Amino acid sequence: MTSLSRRSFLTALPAGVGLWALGRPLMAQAPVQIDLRAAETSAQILDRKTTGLFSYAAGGPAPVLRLKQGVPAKIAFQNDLDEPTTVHWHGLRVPNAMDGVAWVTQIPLGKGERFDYTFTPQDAGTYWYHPHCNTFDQLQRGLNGIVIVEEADPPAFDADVPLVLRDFRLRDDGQFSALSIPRNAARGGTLGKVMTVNWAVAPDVAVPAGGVTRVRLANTDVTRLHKLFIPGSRGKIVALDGHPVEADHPWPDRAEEGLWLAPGQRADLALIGPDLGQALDLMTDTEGGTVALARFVGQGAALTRGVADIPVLPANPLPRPNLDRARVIDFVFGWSPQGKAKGASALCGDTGQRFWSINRIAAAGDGPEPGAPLAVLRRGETVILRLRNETQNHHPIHLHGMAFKLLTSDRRKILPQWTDTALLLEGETMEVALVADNPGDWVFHCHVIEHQKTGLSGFLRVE
Ligand SMILES: [Cu+2]
Repeated sequence: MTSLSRRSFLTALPAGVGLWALGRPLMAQAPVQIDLRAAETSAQILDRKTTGLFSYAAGGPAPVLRLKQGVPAKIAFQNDLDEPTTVHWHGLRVPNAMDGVAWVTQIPLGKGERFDYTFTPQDAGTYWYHPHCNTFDQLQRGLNGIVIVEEADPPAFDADVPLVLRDFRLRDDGQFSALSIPRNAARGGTLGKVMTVNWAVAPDVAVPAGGVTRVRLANTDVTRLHKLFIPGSRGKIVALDGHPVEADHPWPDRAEEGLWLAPGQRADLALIGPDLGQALDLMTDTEGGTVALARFVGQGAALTRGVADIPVLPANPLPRPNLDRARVIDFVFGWSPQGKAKGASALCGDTGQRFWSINRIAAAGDGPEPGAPLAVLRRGETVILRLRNETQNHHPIHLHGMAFKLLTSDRRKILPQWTDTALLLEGETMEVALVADNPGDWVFHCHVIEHQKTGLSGFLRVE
C-alpha cells in the first residue's frame, strides 16, 4: 500500500516554485467523485472463508477514500444490502443533511436505494466512514473504511499507510458467532475473538526502509480499547482524530506508555522505517497480554531519515473557542433507570434493552422519534461541555458535526487536543470546549456500540 514519494516530486522543482508555492493550489481543482456501494460479501480471514461479511468492496475491506481539503466531494452511494443503512462521515464537519444518521438527518436507505453525499472537507487528516443504522451488526460484519482528506498543501512523507483495526467474532471455522452478549452490553461491551488489520491477521506491511511513513491507524472496533506501542521504534504522533497535535508527542515504544486508541479514534504516526529486511511490530496491550497486530517490514532503497525529518502538519481551520464567555453545560453518563425501551424501532436494529443513559435519559433508539435534544446551543456561541462519567466503564464519547477541544480532566494530565471522540475513563470528569458553528441536530454518543444502542446516546441541537 506504499504510495509514491511526494518528497522526490517536490525536490525536483526549483525552490519556491511550483503548484503549492502559495500554500494552496493555484489551479481550481475538479470535484472528487466516488461511487460507493454496500453489499454482503465473503472473504478469507482465517483458514476457511468467512461468509456474512458486509463491505463497501467485494471480497475484502472497504476502499480507502481520498478526498482533498477544500475541494468539493460527491460520494454516490448505493445500498445493495438486504437491510437499511446510511453512511456517516466520522469526524468530518459536514452539513447536517450529509451526516448520514438514520432518522436524525435522513430516512434510512432501503435495499437498492441511492443517496449522493456531497460536502467540501474543511479539515485534512484521517477520518472514517461507517453506517449509522443497525450500526452494531453492520460494523461487526466489517462495514467501515478510512477516509483520508489530503492537505491542501501536502506534507512530505515517503509513504502513506492506512490501517483499519478491527476484531471479528469468528469461530475457528471462520464463521460468525453471536455478535452481542447482553450481559457484556451492560458492562464493557462484547469483545471480538480475532484481531485484524485491514481484515488480515498479523499482516506484514511494507514500508520504505529508513524512510518516514505516515501510518494512519483507525480503531473501527465496536468494543476494543487498544493500547498501542511499537518496541524499538522511532517516531512521533503527528495527529490524533484527524487533527495535528499541538505538543510534541513521541510514539510509545513500551506497553506501559502505550497510546490508548478507543473505538472511533484515529492516530497518525510518523514512523521511521526499519532497515532493509528488518521489521517492527505494532503491538496492543490487552488484559490477556500483548498481541502483535501487524509487522512493518523495511523495503526498497535504504533511506536515512531521522525524527528531525518528520514533517510538521498544518493546523486545521477550526473555530477558536472564546472560553471567557463560555456557557458550561453538564452531561452525566450513567446507568439507565428505564431498563427497557419504549416504542423502539427495529428497522435500524434495537434489542429493546436500555442499560445506559445521558442525563438520566436512555436514548429512544434509532427510530422516527429521536426525542428532545440534550441541549440547545446558539449558533456561534462557545460552550464548555462538562462530561461526568459516573459508571465503572470507559466510554469514548463521540460528537458529530463539530470538533471539540480537550481542556481538563480530574483524573490525569491531558493535552489540549482537538477531537471528535474523547475517551472518558471510568469515574472521570472532563471539560471540553467547542464553538457551535454548524447548525442542525448532532448526535452525541458512546462509540462502544452496544452502549450507544442500549441508551448511551442523544443529540445536541445548534440553531
Ligand atoms: Cu460507552
